[in-house]
Amino acid sequence: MRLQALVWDIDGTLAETEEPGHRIAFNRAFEELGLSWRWDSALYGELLRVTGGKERLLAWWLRIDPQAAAAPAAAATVRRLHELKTAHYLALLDSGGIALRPGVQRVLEEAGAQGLRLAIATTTTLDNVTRLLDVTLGAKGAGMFEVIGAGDVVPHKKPAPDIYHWVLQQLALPAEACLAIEDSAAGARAARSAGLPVIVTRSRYTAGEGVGAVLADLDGLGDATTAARGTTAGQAWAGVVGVDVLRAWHGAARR
Ligand code: XBP
Ligand code: MG
Repeated sequence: MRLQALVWDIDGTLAETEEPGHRIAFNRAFEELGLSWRWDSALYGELLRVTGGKERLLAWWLRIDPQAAAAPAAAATVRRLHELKTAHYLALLDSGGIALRPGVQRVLEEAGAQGLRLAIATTTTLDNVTRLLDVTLGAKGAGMFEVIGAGDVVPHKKPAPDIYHWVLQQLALPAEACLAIEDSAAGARAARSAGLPVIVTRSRYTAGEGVGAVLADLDGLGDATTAARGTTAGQAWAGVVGVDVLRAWHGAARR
């Protein structure tokens, strides 16, 4: 089936948001609420195995103090912490320290110009998505995407396929007409479980993960100055990923 839509993950794929954004924001929320919790990069890398900020907070709390984390008041504390974290994250985006990854804007614009439909399937909070698009792509940013599937719109976060099912339903497209672009094992699994072919552009925290069967496993999309590197169909590959390349990989998956 002909490629009709690209479905993008946000965190790690559109931008490197975890280290300079989410991790710092969690720590600022802990500080603001007078908690001594601090997540350094090594610990955060481990905690990222749990997708979703609220889910990650609860998993951490259960690990260090299962009794307190199981108490009736815990859910409200997690919610409050997550609200504070989101506010800090949005402020970090506003300060301009987070850019799109190389090649992302180029591929988005090329895809739009060629009539490919664009969508987002992410675990993060919707406000985080729209603000990232505003600060990196300007006023046209969010409007480039026909469908934005984010956060709690579905009951189960990645690696569950729910968010991809939701996006496919909104697009009214079968999974085979789409291509998912992800950076992590959890994301690739979510897309694959919903039937979408996947390419992976690995990010800081996902470099060593086993991502399972994907059409291409790359270190990025590449741009005019730096080629992307990785593998496709078991062969080494280096180049600049454009819509023509994505169409070729998608077509090969169908043969
Ligand atoms: C990203 C995440 C997100 C962010 C935090 O996973 O796990 O939870 O770290 O966002 P993916 P919230 O890239 O696979 O979607 O705190 O808003 O949940
Ligand atoms: Mg991701």
